[in-house]
Amino acid sequence: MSTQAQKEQPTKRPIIFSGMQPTSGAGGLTIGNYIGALKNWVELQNDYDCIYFIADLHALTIRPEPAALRKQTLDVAAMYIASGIDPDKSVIFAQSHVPAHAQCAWLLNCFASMGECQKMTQFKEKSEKHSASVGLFTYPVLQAADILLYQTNLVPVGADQKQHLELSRNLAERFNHYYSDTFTVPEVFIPKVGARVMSLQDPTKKMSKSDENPKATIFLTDSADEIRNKIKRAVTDSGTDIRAAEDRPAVTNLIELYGIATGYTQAETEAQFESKGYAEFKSALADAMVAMVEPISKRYQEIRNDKAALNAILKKGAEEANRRATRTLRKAYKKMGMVELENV
Ligand code: ATP
Ligand code: LTN
Repeated sequence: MSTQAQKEQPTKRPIIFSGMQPTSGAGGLTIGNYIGALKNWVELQNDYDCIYFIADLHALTIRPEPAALRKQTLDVAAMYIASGIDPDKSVIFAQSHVPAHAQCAWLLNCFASMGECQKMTQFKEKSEKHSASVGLFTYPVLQAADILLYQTNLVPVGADQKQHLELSRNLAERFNHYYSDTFTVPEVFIPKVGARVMSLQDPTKKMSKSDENPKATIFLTDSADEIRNKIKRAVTDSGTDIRAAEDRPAVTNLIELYGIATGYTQAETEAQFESKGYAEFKSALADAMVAMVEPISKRYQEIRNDKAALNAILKKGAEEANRRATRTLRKAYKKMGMVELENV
C-alpha cells in the first residue's frame, strides 16, 4: 500500500457499546442513569466508535403495556440525544430492529449454564418480588448477545451491571475456546465517581427509575421546582455536619451528587460547607442539580416532539447495526455448523 493510501485509511477506533431499557414508567430516565452511564457515553463519542441502543426486547421481561413500551422506547431515544449523544457520531438504534440479537442469544443460551444464570443477583432480586419468566432468567444471555455481536471492546455501565458483564466475558471466552476466535472479549468501564447514585429516600438502595416512591428519584424531565422539593425532602444522617463517611450514607450520596454537578471534590465540598447546616447545603445542591438537568430537559422536549426526525435516526441506526451484527452472526453460525445456502 502506498504511503498516501495508508494515510487515507481511517484508523480503527475501539468499539464502545451500551444501552438502557425503556422501562421508565412515567418519569423517564433518572439522574442515576445520566451520571452512571449516559454522561460517560457522551464523553466517549469523540475517541471511540460508539454504538448505543435501546433494549426494548429486554423490557419485555416485565411484560409492559404495548402502548407504554412504544412510547418509552422513543422517550429513551430522545433522551439519549438530549443528553448529548450525537447521531452523526454514534449509532443509535432499537434492539428489536436488529433480529440478530435474538438469534445470537439463542446460540449463547446453548453455552450458558443454568447455574450461571441462577446466581445473577438481579435475577434473584427480581424473581423474589414477582414470579419470573424464562426471559428474565436468560436476560443476561441476551445482554451478552447484544455486546458480542458488535465485537465490542468496552461497555460503559453503572456498577450494578458488573456481574452481567462478567457473564458476557465468560461466554465469549468459552465460545472462542470451543470454536476458535469469534467474539472480542469485552471490558467493562465503570466510572470512578457516580457509578451508584443512591435513592434520596433510602441511601442503602440505588436510585432507580422504577422506584414506587417518586420522591426517591430525580428524573431528567423533572421541573426545577420538583428537583428542589425532592432535594429538600431527601433523608439525611444524624448529626448536622456536611461530611462524607461510611456510616453517613445519605450525606455521602448528596456530597457526591454535588461534586458531579459542580466539579468540586469531596474535600472541597466539605470545606465549603464546614460551618453550615443541611438547609444551606441542600439549597446549593438543588441549584447545581437544576443547572445540570434543565438544559437536558429543554432539549428533550424539542427532540421528542419531532417524531419524523427521531424515526429517521432510528432507521439509519438500525441499518448500520444490522450490517455489523449480521456479519458476526454469520461467522458464529458458520463456526457452529449451520449450513450456508449458496447464491443468497
Ligand atoms: P430499573 O429501575 O428499570 O431496573 P434502572 O434505573 O436501574 O432501571 P437500568 O435501565 O437498569 O436503570 O440502567 C441503565 C444504565 O444506567 C445502566 O448502565 C446502569 O448501570 C445505570 N444506572 C442505573 N441506575 C443507576 C444509579 N442509581 N447510579 C448509577 N448508574 C445507574
Ligand atoms: N441490563 C442493562 C441494559 C442492557 C445493556 C446491554 C447494557 C441490555 N443489554 C448491553 C450494556 C450492554 C441495564 O442497564 N439494565
